[in-house]
Amino acid sequence: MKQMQIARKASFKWLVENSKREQTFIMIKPDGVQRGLIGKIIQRFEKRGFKLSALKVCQPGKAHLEEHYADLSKKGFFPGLIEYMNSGPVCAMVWSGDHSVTIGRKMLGATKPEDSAPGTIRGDFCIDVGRNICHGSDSVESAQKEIKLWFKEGEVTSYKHHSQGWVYE
Ligand code: DAT
Ligand code: MG
Repeated sequence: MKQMQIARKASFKWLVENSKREQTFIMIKPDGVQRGLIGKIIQRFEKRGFKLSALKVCQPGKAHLEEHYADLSKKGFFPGLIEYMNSGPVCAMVWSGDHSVTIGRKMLGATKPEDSAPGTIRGDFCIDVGRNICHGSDSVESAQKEIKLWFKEGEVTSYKHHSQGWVYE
């Protein structure tokens, strides 16, 4: 009985710990999908220690993409950006882990590939800002908004990763 209580307490503890981890929305854009970079990009996030919580390949259409990039709607490059984003399927993902938003942005590299450091995804795989391969949330608030926009309730999983105890203190 006591052992069961201890086990229940322990499982509650990891559930709480798990739900507290930050989440970020990472999307491989149509050029990344076509160029066969899905696996390479996923591998970088896995190797860093992040946990894949949701993934889908989809082409949700212009209106959805306009909503995703709504804060850029006044920019001159907006129509071209939407056309590019709608030109093929994207790979939408939720990655979980402490500081996943900040670390995710660093792993992506600067928006303009000429400013992206070698070793970053953009710094290693692209040249043109209009074909910069991947998207990553820029704040915890936008991550929450984007995850809600791209995934339905229940599509984002919650599970204990087997190496959690080796990634976190
Ligand atoms: P990021 O994707 O790094 O968050 P952002 O949100 O400012 O950058 O812009 C969204 C995307 O729009 C970006 O990944 C590529 C495109 N973009 C940004 N600035 C651009 C520019 N000056 N010319 C063409 N496309 C641009
Ligand atoms: Mg952005």
